[in-house]
Amino acid sequence: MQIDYVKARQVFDSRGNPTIEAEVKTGKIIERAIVASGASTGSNEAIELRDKEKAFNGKGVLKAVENVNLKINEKLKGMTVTEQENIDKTMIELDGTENKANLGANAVVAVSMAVTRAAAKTKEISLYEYLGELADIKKYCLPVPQMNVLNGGKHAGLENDIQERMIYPVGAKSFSEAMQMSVEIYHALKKLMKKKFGSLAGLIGDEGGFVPKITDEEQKLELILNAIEETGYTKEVKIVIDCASSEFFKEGNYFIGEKKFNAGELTDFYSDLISKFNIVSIEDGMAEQDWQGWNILTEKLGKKIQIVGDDLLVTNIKFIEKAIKENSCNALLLKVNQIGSVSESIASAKLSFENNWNVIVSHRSGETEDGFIADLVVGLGTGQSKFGAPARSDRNTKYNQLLRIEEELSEKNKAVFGK
Ligand code: 2PG
Ligand code: MG
Repeated sequence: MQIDYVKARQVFDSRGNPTIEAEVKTGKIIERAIVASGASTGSNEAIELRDKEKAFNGKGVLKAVENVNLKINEKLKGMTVTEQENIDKTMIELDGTENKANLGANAVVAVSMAVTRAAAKTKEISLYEYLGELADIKKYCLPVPQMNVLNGGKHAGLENDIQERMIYPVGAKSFSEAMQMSVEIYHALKKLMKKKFGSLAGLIGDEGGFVPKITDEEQKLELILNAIEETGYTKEVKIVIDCASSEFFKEGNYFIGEKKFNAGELTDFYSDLISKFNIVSIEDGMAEQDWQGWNILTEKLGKKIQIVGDDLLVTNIKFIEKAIKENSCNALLLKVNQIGSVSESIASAKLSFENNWNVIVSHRSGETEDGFIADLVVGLGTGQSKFGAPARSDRNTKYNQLLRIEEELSEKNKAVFGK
């Protein structure tokens, strides 16, 4: 099946910022995809092209839209829709830069995802099945969700703050049971927040979690533990954090609340939190430029817990290879728009698997109604997702899609949960 056309339009994300939706037509099939957008972005991420003009405070994406409608359409028209790698390669070559600065990674990735959807449709299989085929994995599995129930840092208008505190129901027996546990904890936490801090404490940050107006990290984690206890899931549910520490790294030191740390001291601080709060995974514990700090962290805690690279790796095999060689971390946070195409995202996941790393498929803080990453996490069979709190439809669209997939796989007796 050949591509008749690709085109794009400007739409809006969960923060009310412009983003790009691409549309691909092949025969009678028309499929679309919308791109998410980060706030605490890694400096090596592929470039999100913004208009930088008066409209939308410079955040318009009409230039990226035009790149799809003219340049990309011109090249892709007539190509076979199932040739994902070839299509992605064609766009990468057309762009001609290392970081998709010419066409915009937002333009390229929107088309790339819409092409994947259209191809799955032509083959009359589910998107996750097709993604599994593309990755040559075919070991579908529903993820254990990491859910960000206490938002912080840039997602909550705070400085010198750990960004995400997540519940992680490893002891659930199925994805739907994991959802039930997480949703019950989320509501127990909401009740607790309101009781402690008043009715405004039920308001939420960008990823759907609550935002306690306290600076002490232990007190924040205590709130989550209390909510877990309240629901009776203490044995089943662990805690995971994303520090997004590049945001509080200044001139060689880390600043959390009133405290200042060097990399060694910060590692000791994390070590203490791990033992007190049942933390099993830490993302971006060190800043993206502090490779030495990452070595200290992984050396000391890497055997005990999962050490996840996000800003450090930006889903780019160049940085993943370096991190593997230097033992900088032991897991990849995979974000499709960080690298800018479906094929490159799959390559990053595969390189990680080959090196016995874990992979967590992740949303962005600025999300949309597009549920592509729900199918991606099942297709790649990574066993872990990070899609935010179970609230607001920009997050729940992913969870609801996972519930549908769970049902579909259950009917075939193929619903594997976790790794
Ligand atoms: C992160 C992400 C998603 P952002 O740091 O992992 O939670 O945040 O999309 O703002 O980069
Ligand atoms: Mg992160």
